[in-house]
Amino acid sequence: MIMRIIFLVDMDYFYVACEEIRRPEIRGKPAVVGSDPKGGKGRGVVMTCNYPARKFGLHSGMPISMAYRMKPDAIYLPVDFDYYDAVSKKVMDLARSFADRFEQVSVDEAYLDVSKKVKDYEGALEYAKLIKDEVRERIGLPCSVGIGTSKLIAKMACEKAKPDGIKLVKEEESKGFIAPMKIGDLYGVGRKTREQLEHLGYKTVGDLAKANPMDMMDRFGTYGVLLHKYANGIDESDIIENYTVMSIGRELTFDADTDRSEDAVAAIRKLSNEVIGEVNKAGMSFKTITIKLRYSDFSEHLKSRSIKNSNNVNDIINVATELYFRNFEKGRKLRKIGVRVSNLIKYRGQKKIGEFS
Ligand code: DCP
Ligand code: MG
Ligand code: MG
Repeated sequence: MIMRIIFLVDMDYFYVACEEIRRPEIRGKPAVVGSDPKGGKGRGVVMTCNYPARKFGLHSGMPISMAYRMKPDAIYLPVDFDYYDAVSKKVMDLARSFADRFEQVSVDEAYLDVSKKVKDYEGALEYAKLIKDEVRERIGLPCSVGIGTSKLIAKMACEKAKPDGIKLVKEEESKGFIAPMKIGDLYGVGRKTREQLEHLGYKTVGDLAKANPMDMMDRFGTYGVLLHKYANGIDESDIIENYTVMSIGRELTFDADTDRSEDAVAAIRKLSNEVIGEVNKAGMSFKTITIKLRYSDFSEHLKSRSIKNSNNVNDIINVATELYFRNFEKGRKLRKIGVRVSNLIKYRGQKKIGEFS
């Protein structure tokens, strides 16, 4: 069987769920992690909130002052990134152990290629249940699993699985599954593209599926052709293994949040040089380069690319810089940037003890 089985595992209401581990008393009550609401005068946003709070209309990215007006008696908690990162690492290490191939895409979600681990769809459902149970038992967190035969469908299925669920979409159901969805819900469509597509009359994913790919090419270039493929449920992209057990990375928090590409590029150079120093010290070469962009609202994106094995700092700088320019969202400011290499292998013969002296 050549068909792939891909899982997208995404943690439910992640930051607040982390808080619930160490403060069980807030469980089941509306709770928010974000800026200080200061009695309704606070600036900044809701980073996330649990499902009891979502019932009152609260959601990620909403101004904290608005959340406070809607639900003043919710529990408002400050952000503790170091703690969430530590929990995230535990989750990712556990999830990785269930996958043939593993790609972390953000602090709380990852793709797992489990094609060799399960025989059929029924096996996939059982395996997803096992992963959910293990994550809950060992770490104390709920998560949702989308299952499909591509990353695209796994990701879109996970949205439907939430919260605390599993959604499987078979290969032959893929196109029909996404067709009725709003165009803005298609993977890869951001706010600006959504507006443009809606203006052109593509309201649903199914509308776009029927478009002429040449028109899409004319209007949006290869990105348009890709979206047209997505709309038809087609995504052949592979899982890019990143942040594997062996990885070396460095991060830098800017003195002041910045939207200047010069600052980002300078930071990438500095971090890449630090990373290559570590890579060389370990006598390793790498295949995958990942950048992490953390914005001033604290949302975070990881982007990776794999190349031929390398131990050249210019490969890190070039790939990281390109990933930055391709993915940085204009109009936003960066708080932090990270560069990491993974898929490391030893390229110098392992030294024997004694050779060191
Ligand atoms: N996050 C953020 N700002 C946003 C969106 C998210 O800071 N605008 C942070 C807080 C989230 C975490 O990233 O807990 C993960 O993002 P998700 O989009 O996966 O959202 P949640 O895990 O909070 O909720 P869901 O259950 O919908 O996945
Ligand atoms: Mg989540
Ligand atoms: Mg997520």
